[in-house]
Amino acid sequence: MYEPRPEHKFTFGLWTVGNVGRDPFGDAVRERLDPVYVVHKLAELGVYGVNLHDEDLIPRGTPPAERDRIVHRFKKALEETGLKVPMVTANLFSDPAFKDGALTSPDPWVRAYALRKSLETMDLGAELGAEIYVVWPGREGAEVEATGKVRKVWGWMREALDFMAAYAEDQGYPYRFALEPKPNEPRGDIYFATVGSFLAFIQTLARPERFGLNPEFAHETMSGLNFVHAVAQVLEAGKLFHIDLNDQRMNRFDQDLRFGSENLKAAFFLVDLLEHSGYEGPRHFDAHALRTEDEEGVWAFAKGCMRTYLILKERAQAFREDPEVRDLLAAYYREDPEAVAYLGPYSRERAEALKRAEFPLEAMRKRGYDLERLDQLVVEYLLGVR
Ligand code: 3MF
Ligand code: MG
Ligand code: MG
Ligand code: MG
Repeated sequence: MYEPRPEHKFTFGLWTVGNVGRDPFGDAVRERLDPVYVVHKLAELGVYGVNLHDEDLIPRGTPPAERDRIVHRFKKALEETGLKVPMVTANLFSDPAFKDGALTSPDPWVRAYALRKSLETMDLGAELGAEIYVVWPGREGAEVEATGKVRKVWGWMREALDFMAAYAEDQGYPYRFALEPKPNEPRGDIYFATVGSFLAFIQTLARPERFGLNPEFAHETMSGLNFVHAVAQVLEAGKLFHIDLNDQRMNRFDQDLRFGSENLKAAFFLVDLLEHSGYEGPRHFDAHALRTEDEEGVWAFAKGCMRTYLILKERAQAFREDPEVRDLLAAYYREDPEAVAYLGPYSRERAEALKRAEFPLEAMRKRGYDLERLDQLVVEYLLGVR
């Protein structure tokens, strides 16, 4: 039980289990792991796929012949293990050239360089069979407002994303683009700060059907927003193309903690939401082992993410099937036909009936919703006593 299998669609990034534990104050604490070794280790753990930034596999500045050799060796590992590469993304944040933005840099050389890097990453992903292309605009932000750049970035970003989608179409690549919001870090503020911001922006693109979201648990949580609500809105819009699962304490630096390690209740409702949403994409863990860990700790971290997900899935299902929960929910959504008749699409008759309606105001005001009992049941399922 709780054994991860490929059909669970768990994925990790090369950069997640490969994270060397560097932080703004401290050096690396672990060795870089060979991507081929990572593929074999992940396959042993029952993982479905491995995702990557261009630079996770092919270090910046690698000559073409060496690049081809690396790709060949990596593809061989994928064939041997059956692991997929569902998603690729360009690293548009590490190169010092991107210090004031990549696709929204004020320097047109930098914008062009970032665009070319994106096209090359699409080529690489196509070779590896990827169908999801993530854009995380980590450097598309600012600390200084005086430049007035905030008026220009939307146009630059739109032009770049339209260019990328047209390139995919031209090459016959199947990519769906998943845009990943984050409020800040590494920039003081990032322009595309929240799920809602990107959802609205997509509607201004030339091919909106090619674009969706890659929401991340930690990113909404950093700004104190409710990640479960954000994902629900993305699902409702038909735009959940990918998801980054991890954990995070509110109002802190970006922590990328093991899934479920901090906000268990939110993780419980997130798994419940995903598992009943019809979402069939990867369950990607964008997190890393704590800096205190050696390689053994890295694999314990990876196993923990998946095991917690599967436990929460079982707990959420049991919660839903509990007769007491069912009774409470049936009472909560009282389907009183007399009241329901006043609601629905507009008609003149309905509006007139609504104006004549007699409301049971006294009862409405006195009603208790029994949510203390319902929520206590959640806690008891989480504590494992039910
Ligand atoms: C940063 C992130 C990124 C993105 C990645 C694209 C390095 O907080 O979440 O991880 O997820 O670049 O998937
Ligand atoms: Mg992140
Ligand atoms: Mg991060
Ligand atoms: Mg992420």
